[in-house]
Order: sequence, then C-alpha cells, then structure tokens
Amino acid sequence: MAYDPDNIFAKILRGEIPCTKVYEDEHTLAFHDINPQAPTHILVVPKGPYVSWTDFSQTASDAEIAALVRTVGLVAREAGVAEEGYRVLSNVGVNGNQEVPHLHIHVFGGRRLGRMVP
Ligand code: D5M
Repeated sequence: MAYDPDNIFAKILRGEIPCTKVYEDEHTLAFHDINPQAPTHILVVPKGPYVSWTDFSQTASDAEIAALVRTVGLVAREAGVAEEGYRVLSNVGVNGNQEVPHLHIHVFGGRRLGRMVP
C-alpha cells in the first residue's frame, strides 16, 4: 500500500495536530492513544513514512528499526507497567483491522488484560 502523507499520524509527526507526547527521539515518537483501551495505552510510531512491518522491514535503516524496539521498552518502563506486565500489539492492513495507515505499536498496561484471541 502506498503511504498516504495525510494520515493522522503523519499530521501529528508534522505538528499539524496535537498529541500527548510521552517520548521522542530522532527516529520515533510515542504518545497517548486518543481512545485508551487500558489505563496505559501508548502508541509508538516510527517517524518515517511506513505503513506496515512489510515496508518497514524492507526499507528502514537498522537505526530506525533499533530505535522503534528501544522506544517500546522505554515507554513501558516510563509508564510504570514494566514490572506488572503489558501487551505490545500492531494491527496491519485490512485483515489486521489497521485504522491508521502509518505503522504503529500499541502498548497496553495498567490492568489485567484479557486473553489474546485472533
Ligand atoms: O489503531 C489506531 C489507533 O489510533 C486507535 O487506537 C485510535 C488512535 N488514534 C486515532 N487518532 C488519534 C489521535 N489523533 N491521537 C492519538 N491517537 C489516535 P489501529 O491499530 O490503526 O486500529
């Protein structure tokens, strides 16, 4: 799927619409989900124009890939959910029910989460 530069996360990354920022570095941005499904619900996004893990894994630099993973661990620690546990989830494409076509990782925590079912 071609990257749509007008998707909502692209607008957040350009500063055109606000977000509640949790963390930012050269390659990633983390912010609170606008419709939280758990006491902690943070979204981690790469800054580059990636829709899915497919294009990210093929075209992102090693530094971008490493930063995304590091940011997930960092925000879990900073949010205070690392000890009790949390869930990392990423929806991709139509079958994955991806709503926003910019690659993102959900970090859920702060309560006992239901059992994952497909
Ligand atoms: O999830 C997309 C997620 O993005 C969904 O949980 C709502 C969230 N969202 C949508 N708009 C915003 C803004 N403006 N700020 C913060 N969070 C937002 P998906 O995995 O694509 O189904």
